[in-house]
Amino acid sequence: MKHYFPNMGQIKYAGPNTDNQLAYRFYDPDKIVLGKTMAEHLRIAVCYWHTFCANGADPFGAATRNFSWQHDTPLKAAEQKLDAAFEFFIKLNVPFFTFHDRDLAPEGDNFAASVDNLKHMVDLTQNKIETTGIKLLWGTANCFSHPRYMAGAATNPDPEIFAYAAAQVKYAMEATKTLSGENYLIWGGREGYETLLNTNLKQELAQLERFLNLVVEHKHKIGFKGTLLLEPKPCEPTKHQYDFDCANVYAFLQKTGLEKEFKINIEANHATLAKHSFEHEIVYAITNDIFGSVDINRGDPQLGWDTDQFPNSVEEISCIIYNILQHDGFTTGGFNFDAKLRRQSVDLEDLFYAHIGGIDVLAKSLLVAADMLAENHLQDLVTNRYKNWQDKLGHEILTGHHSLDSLTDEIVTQAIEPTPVSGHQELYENIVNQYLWKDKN
Ligand code: XUL
Ligand code: CO
Repeated sequence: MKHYFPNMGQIKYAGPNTDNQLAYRFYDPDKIVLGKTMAEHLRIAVCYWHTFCANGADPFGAATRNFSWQHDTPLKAAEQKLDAAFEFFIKLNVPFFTFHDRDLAPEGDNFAASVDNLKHMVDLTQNKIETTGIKLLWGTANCFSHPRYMAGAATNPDPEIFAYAAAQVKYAMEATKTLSGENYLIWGGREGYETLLNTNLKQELAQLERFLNLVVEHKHKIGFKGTLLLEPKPCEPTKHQYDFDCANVYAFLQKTGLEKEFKINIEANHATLAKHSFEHEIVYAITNDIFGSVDINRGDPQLGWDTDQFPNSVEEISCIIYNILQHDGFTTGGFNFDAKLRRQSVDLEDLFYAHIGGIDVLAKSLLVAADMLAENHLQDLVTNRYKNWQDKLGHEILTGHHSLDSLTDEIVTQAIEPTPVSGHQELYENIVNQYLWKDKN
C-alpha cells in the first residue's frame, strides 16, 4: 500500500528533555495517572475535516497545501484520504477519529449517488477500524456546505430542505452506528439567521425542535447506543446561531423535554466567541449534567472569528482537565482536535507538529490537574469558603424552612451583621501557578 507520510516514523514518548520535535514530551499513553492510563483519560481524536480535507484556502486566496491524497477524482481521492488518515492515526498513536459524512465520502450527482458513496466508504472504513483498532469517537452530517443549505437545514424556510437534511442525517447516524461510533454529533451549521427582517424565529425554532425529536426517535429505532451530542456556537457562519452556548442549548432542551437525550460537545473557541471562558462552559455543563465531549482548539484574542488553532496553554487546559477529573472524567466523550493548520503551514510535517504539540499540552495539563486533585488544596479552600452552609441557618434555608419574613426575624432577633470575607482570588491563582511550576511533571 502507498505511504502518504513516507518520511515519518512512529511518534513515541521521549520525555520532557528530548530534542526530537517529532516525539512526545509528556504524552505517554500507557502511563497510569490517578488509576487510569493517559490514553484512557484523554480519549484523543483527530478530526477528518481540518486535517485531511482542508487545503489552506481562505476568503482571500486559493489553496496553499497540495497533499497527495487530494488530487484524484472525488471517490478515488476519498479512498486515498482514508489510507492517509489511518496511516496518520497510527503514526501519531491516537485512539479515535471523528468525521462528517461528506469528509469521508463525496457528495454524488443526486441523493442516491451520495448514499452509495457513503456506503462504499463506510465499508472501507469498517475494515480499517477492524484491522487497526482505531475507533470512531463521533460521526456527524455536513448539512451546511452545500448551497441547498444556505438558509439552514432543519430551520430552512423550505420543508423540502428539512426533509433532505433529515434523510442525510439518517444515513450519517446509521454510518456512525455501523462504525461503532461512541457518539453522534449535531453542530447547528447554518441553523440561525442573518437578519430578523426575513426570519420567522418562532417557526424556525419549532422546526429545530421537530428535527431533534426525529433524531432521537431514529436513534432509538436503530438501537444506536452512543450519546447524542449538540455543539453550541454563538455565531459564524450565521450572524446569530440558535445553539448559542451551553446555557442556551440547555434551556432549549429543557423546554422541549429533550434534556435527557442530549449531552453537549463544548468547543474551546466557541465558548470564547460567546464571551465565556472555555472553563465556564465546561463547568456549566458538568454542573447541569449535560457534559459530553470536547472539541479542543483555541481562538485568537484579537480576532473575533473561529480560527481553530491548536491549543497551547497548559495553564488554561490544566483547569479544564481539573474540572473534568472532578467529574470522574469522560464517559463516551473525549478530546477531539477540531483544529487546523495555519495557511502558511504547508508541509506534511506541520500536521505532525500541530498534533504533537496539542497532545502534549493535554498530557502535561493532565499531570498538573491530577496533582491539583490529589492534593485537594484548591478544593479544600472552596469547601471552606462555603462551610457555613453546613450550619443550622444554611441548612434551614436550603431545605425550604424559611420565608422572607422568617429570615428577617433571624436577622433582627439575632442582631446579625455579617462581615465581608475575602475571596482570596490572587491566592487561588498563585496556587494554580505553583502546580504549573512544579518540575516533578
Ligand atoms: C464548526 C465546528 C464543526 C463541528 C462539527 O465551527 O466546530 O467542525 O465540530 O460539525
Ligand atoms: Co467543533
